[in-house]
Amino acid sequence: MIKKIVTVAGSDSSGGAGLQADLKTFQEYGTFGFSAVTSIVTMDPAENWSHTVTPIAPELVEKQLKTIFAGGKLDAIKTGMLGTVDAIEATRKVIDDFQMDNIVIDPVIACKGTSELLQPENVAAMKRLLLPKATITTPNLVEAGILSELGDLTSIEQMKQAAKKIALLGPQHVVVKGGHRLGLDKAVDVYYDGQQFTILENELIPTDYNHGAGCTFAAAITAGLAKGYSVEKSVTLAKAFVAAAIKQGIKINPYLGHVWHGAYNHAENRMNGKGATYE
Ligand code: PXL
Repeated sequence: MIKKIVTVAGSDSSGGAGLQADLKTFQEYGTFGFSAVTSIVTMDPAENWSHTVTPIAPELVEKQLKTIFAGGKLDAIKTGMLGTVDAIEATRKVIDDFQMDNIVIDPVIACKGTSELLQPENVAAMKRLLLPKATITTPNLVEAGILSELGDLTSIEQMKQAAKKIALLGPQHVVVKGGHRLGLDKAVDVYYDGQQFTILENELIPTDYNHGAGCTFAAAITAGLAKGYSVEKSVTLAKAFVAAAIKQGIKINPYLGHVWHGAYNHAENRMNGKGATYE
């Protein structure tokens, strides 16, 4: 049976992050993706690509969830940008009503590690209603600093402390994404399983075309869990998946470049018109 996954997330109209990243990644994992859109993010080329985030009416988020869960429990759920407190409540309700497991909370508070906060009014509700249910949460450095209330995190030791504090909010596992931002000669993430820390190191990939990396990483973990892999295996595989996606990043426009979600599987070679019929 094909595994079914829902993402409750914002729409990144530019196609790299948000629910677009999630659905593309779910497909790459051979899983079936559903989406409940909570916000629409648009960018203005005339204003130096400045972002506008428009939340969706909460009733519409509820209606989408009703549609998605019409067939019963799904194999996994991921949350990204959450839109409104009402949408967070509706998300918690389906988690409870359908006794969902494999719950990945990507606490989208800060975009691309900048300190500009997105929908900060949602943080308290996310902490109260979603993090306690999480199989795993995947904050970046800024988000981990906010959720742990430790502020700026500038070392692996501080990332570990933050992961421990975030685990006290309820998630069973925490990955703090340091990536290249720690300024070390490796991209470093800290994984905490509630007892032990694992430092996940990757080579630094010299590119600016990495928009969507965070969403793609969390989506890949979600798909791994839906397929029945352990949390640790899901995280390790997601690292490899996103590293390939960053390596093959694509310049999308004068303002930014995106990860290529199909890189790990060389998806650009599919449907090449050379035969391979479906039987
Ligand atoms: O990467 C954070 C993020 C999450 N969700 C949506 C986004 C972004 C950043 O652009 O647009 C919808």
